[in-house]
Amino acid sequence: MINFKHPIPFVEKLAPVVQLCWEMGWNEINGGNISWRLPSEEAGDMFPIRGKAIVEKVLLPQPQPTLNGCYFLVTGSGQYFRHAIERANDVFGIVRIVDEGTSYQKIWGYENGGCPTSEFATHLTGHAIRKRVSKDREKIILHCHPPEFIILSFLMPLDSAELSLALWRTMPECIVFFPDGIRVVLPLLPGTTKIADASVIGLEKSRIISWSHHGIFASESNPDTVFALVETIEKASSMQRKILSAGGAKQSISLELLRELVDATGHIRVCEPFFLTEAEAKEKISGVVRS
Ligand code: 2HA
Ligand code: ZN
Repeated sequence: MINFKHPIPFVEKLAPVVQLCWEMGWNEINGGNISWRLPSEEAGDMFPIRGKAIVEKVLLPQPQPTLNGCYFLVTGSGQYFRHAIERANDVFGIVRIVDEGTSYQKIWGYENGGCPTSEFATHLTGHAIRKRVSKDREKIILHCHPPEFIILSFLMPLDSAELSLALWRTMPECIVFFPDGIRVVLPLLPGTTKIADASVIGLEKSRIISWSHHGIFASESNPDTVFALVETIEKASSMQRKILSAGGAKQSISLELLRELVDATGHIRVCEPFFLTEAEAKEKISGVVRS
């Protein structure tokens, strides 16, 4: 990865990952956005609240009281991932959530007069849920447009269990890295409260959402792990798409083998894969043994 230097260590860490997302073909033009909840103490030391300075407050469409006082490093509205390294101070900004989670203040960045992504409210909703569900482990949300993953929403039923199982049965890593599965949200307009509301239901159960015919919305602990999660999903999607394009699988990883994988990896998995239990139960009832 690119050796990039920046006075703010969080920007120094995030910008090369954002650049890499563009190189992977996940973020064309101004597509996609990323937000990272920074460690409050370090960010607070770096950007102390000056008693008398008046910093403009911007009202959030939806208050997020559990994020009050949090600092976020967020890509700017209309900014290109392709410019992450070259124009880091335009592409990124840092904001602080204030007034019991009802507003934010710009602290740093967006040098050309920009503001956080139009998806910021959706990101904050995601952060609030995943912070609680993951017991503070997850801190970063990446939204991007990985092509193979999106193609599956044209080729497969828009069904969370079916998509999750298909990817789990394609590559052994999948059930270990995302046992929480992928929650499918039906096609809706980006940046609206409708898509945010639909995503809330999925985010209670999983850190990965498919916005059908549009992209992925994924939550993880840091820039490297969120990249790795999307990379794994995109690779499995690519294999699955090729399998479908070749006329469908003649065989795939069996439910039995998936169960063995699950039983052997309890110490590294984030949760139990409940779609698997459902699929096993269905198979038992129907008496069908698929390979
Ligand atoms: O342009 O990707 O979802 C940003 C987007 C909208
Ligand atoms: Zn998008």
